[in-house]
Amino acid sequence: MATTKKTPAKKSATSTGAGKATTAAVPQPGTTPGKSTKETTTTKTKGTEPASPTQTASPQEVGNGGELHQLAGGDSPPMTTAHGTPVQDDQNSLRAGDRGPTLMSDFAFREKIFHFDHERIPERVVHARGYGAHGVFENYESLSDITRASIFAEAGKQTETFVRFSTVAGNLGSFDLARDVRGFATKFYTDEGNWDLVGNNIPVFFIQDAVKFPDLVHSVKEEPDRGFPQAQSAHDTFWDFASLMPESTHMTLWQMSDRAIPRSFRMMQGFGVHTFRFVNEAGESTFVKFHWRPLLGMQSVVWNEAVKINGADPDFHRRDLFDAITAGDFPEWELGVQVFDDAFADSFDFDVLDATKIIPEEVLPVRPIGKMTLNRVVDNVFAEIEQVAFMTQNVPPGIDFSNDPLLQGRNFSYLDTQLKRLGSTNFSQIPVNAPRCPVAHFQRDGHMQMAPQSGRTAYEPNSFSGDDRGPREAGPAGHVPFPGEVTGETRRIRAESFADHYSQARQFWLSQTPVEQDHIVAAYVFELGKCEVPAIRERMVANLRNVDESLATQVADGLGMPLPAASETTVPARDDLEPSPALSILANALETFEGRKLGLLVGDGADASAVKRLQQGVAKAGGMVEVIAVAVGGATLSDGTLLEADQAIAGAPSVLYDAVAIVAGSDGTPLANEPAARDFVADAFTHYKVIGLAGSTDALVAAAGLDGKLEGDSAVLPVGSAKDATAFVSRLAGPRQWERDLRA
Ligand code: HDE
Repeated sequence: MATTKKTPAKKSATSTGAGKATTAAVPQPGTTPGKSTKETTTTKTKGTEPASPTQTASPQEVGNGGELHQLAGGDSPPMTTAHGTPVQDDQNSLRAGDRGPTLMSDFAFREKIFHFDHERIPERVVHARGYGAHGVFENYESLSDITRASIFAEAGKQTETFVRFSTVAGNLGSFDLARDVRGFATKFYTDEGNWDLVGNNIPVFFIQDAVKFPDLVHSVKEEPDRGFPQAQSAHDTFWDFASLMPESTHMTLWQMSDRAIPRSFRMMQGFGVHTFRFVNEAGESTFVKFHWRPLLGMQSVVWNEAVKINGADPDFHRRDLFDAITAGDFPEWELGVQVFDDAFADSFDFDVLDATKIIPEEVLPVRPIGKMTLNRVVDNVFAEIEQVAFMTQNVPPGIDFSNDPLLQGRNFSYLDTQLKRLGSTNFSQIPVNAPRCPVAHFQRDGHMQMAPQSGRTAYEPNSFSGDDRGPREAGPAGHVPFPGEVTGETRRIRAESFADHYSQARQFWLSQTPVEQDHIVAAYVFELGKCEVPAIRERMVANLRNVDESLATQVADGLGMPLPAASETTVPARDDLEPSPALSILANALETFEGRKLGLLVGDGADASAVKRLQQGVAKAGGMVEVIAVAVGGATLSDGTLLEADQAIAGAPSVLYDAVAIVAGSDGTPLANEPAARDFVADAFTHYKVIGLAGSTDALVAAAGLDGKLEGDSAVLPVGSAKDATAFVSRLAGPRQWERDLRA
């Protein structure tokens, strides 16, 4: 790879013969670029000191930046048991006689197997599959006029973060390119406690009330009587539920759009979804919605590509994030806010407490307030990514909840679920969860208590700690809930202001480019086509008629069914909402190849300077090049040098790259004879990718079934000369060749 440094291979341990009781020679730990527990923490605690409660008899100092209980890995000799006893032999259990039974007195063996038997913890009930990294958030300017949150107190203030991206429906071992919503959960280790912004890459949600969440999730997960399909919404139960819950229609439009098949975590937006509150020092509140914007721009793959990526590299997204960070190519997102008051909320056409609605950016612009950079991969996936516990209720002073019924329900669920997953109320002491500010309370004991809880008292007020007998709370310096007024009867009811389920769905549809609309239609057709029960398809298309006639007609046509009557609506859909261009990915695409990857297929005899020019040009444009050859050993170039390959063609289909170039030698037959090379070109063409060609590629192009199709295609370019290479690299920054005609 041109710009990606490779992780140094770890030395392997000397293996020992089965019979001889020798201790394995233990290698030194390998180091991975961008990885270190010893890196200084990025939190700057300058500025406001935490409004720490009056010191108690025994403050728990558990927030120490992740150093707590840092056990040496098994790589540091000598190997010991978990209790520190040096282990004599880890290759052979203790036997009575050479061929006799294993003895119970072998405590080292028993401990090893005991621990192994208990390695797994329950996976998350949703968002099980995820990947994360550490980073830092830097605030642009003081927001103290609208929030007293210390993280936003001054320009330039930095706060350490941890982010976990995830798919929702699939299990832990599922694939990355599922058509699904992506989680985008951020933990800010602020100096007044952790703030968890647990968002998604889509700004709306399927349901309006948390009480429906288990139903939604049960409908999308594997069907209980058969255990499949996993990581997919394309089955009867999901669409049964969606079709019976018109409030989910808007979200399904987003879910069927390219947002659900992102190219990279690094190229996704993120949203807090709910309306939250900012509260300032004077106790005044404004409403706020949070947005993350990727500085690499938004980008998605196409569905046929996603399906193939899942086979070629089920870890595509996690590998992409790991590779980028370890190469020093740190992804960045800008945090933005939409801030508004009660008067705006009242004047807005929809209820700001309804999580199935957005406030279009054209109506209320997003104000950028800071930037997050992910700059460190984890040291251990289980310890950090699996054990990180996000909770919507983690808010520092200055940030508060609104009455969004979904958010209110989440505030219960996230604490509850951590106990199930992590097994102890003390999960806040796990380094990735531990606040980086002082922690002081009288919560005691519990499973896996790690904090040094000293002192005679565990209650307050108490008089054992000097004159200050308590109370010890922070008072007004603490998290003061916004004193909103609550009136009305206690009833199970959905407010009338939540009744319009279609108007914004229509607005989203009309805000998409024609290419994106085609993708949405194709996605509905694909997904509903997987439903075995015709009535479900019919009900869903009947709902879509309330969104847009042309959408419903195209989906019905695609399914080969007559157009059903529109379903009844409580409130007729409005057709006066202006399209919001900000909702389109393609209309907002950046002209860049930065952070993207070129697959460079090289044949024996390929022009050495052409290859070199491409590598240099792409690197200069901020992209990466992966060299692919028939064999991973590489290809011999025209100047006789051996170019080592990163991948053999059999393991490197073009779906893994944003664009491809093929530089063949004077004899094109070896490449043309490789079935994987033929697919490489054919798929790149089908997926609208930019293709560069040099050397004798005619045989390969013909073998790929593309004879005559590449002429006149402005995204199929020669790359042989220096001028060609420059033109090719500049074309890489542009969009895919959407106008390419894929018909035979
Ligand atoms: Fe979650 N959600 N959720 N969710 N959610 C969980 O918490 C829940 C919702 C989101 O990487 C669970 O620790 C309820 C909206 C993310 O660790 C659980 C409701 C949004 C993650 C839970 C929602 C999200 C979760 C499962 C309906 C976008 C992954 C494991 C009211 C704003 C966090 C866990 C990570 C995870 C409950 C709806 C985002 C069970 C009850 C809306 C990104 O607590």
